[in-house]
Amino acid sequence: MIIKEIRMRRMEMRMKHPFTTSFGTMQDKPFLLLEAIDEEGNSGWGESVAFTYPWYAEETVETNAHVIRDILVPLLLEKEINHPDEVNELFAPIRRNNMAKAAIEGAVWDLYAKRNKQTLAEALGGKKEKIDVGISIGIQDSKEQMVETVRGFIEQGYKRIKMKIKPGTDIEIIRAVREAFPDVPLMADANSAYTLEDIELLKMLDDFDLMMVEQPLAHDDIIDHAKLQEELETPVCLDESIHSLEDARKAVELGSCRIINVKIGRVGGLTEARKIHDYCVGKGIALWCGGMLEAGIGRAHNVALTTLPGFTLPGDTAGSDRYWEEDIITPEVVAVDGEITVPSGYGIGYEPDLEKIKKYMVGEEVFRT
Ligand code: OSB
Ligand code: MG
Repeated sequence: MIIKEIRMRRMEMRMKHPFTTSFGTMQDKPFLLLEAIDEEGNSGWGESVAFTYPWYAEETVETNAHVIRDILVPLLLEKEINHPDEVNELFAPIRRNNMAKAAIEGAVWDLYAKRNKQTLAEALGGKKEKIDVGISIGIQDSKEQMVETVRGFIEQGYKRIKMKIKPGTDIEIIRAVREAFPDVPLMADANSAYTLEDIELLKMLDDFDLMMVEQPLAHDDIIDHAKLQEELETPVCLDESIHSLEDARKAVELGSCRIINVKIGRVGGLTEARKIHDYCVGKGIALWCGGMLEAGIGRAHNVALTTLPGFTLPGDTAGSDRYWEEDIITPEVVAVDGEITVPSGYGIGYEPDLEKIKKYMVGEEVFRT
């Protein structure tokens, strides 16, 4: 196929509820939607997961717009592409900017699957018809509030509960939730809010039978995490530290984690995500698919990735209604009893809703030669 045109739409949506992590609070969600169009007029869709501020990773909506427009699009337009893995190779000389790369590569994957009359899940090699999903809950005002919020999501059937923690809002919150729900699969995500100086506190996590603690230490660290994992019974899961297969290999060889959260944007696309998957399956490292508060297109990509067999733990891909009054795909992503049924339509399997996309669109750039 030849990519003849790429459309970059700037979107602005607002989440139903603010979401608070150790690095800040988000509610407005500006993001980019990418549409890749081939020589036959077929379209594929991708979503950039970069935020407005570089507090989770260094990329932002604006850096993505620049890198996509000025660097990645010129590499891709008019090229003969036989498989989306070739996009990963084409972008390899460009350092990092993984969320920008993933947004375009995702559009090419969707397009490729549609051309081949396959679901995106099938094109990736995924076999599951349903995926298990959990929920990620932001920092709440009090432990009572956290217990009530957790209760609501347990009632909706989500298969594991992840709570955001930060220094001062950690052990007592986890203790309260664990006492209220002794058997629920629980975990905590610190988004890099601790250092090895907090090791005594982090060891207390072992009292609560957590599935894992996610990214407790620095966003760019794998050395200290290895030291921490030595001292902890609770499995360490890495999120921010893993940007590639090479990062995953080094972390696994060092013993920095027993579990990896795979985010398509953070690792530069579905091709790289699948490489990490294949490596981790070989090494016995458990995987799950993380989330970036995506709208429908990004969410659909997460659903497809999670169908790969190594994604053995419930991910963060909750239903659209957890985030949005209305999503921009038809149907919306629906989680019932903590399961999402993988759609059977070709490509991402959810139809981009052009009316709704127009409603939330604040700008558009069209690239063709
Ligand atoms: O660390 O996984 C994270 C949201 C924003 C930035 C980072 C993270 C998160 C989440 C929410 O945990 C995942 C989701 O519900 O999409
Ligand atoms: Mg995380």
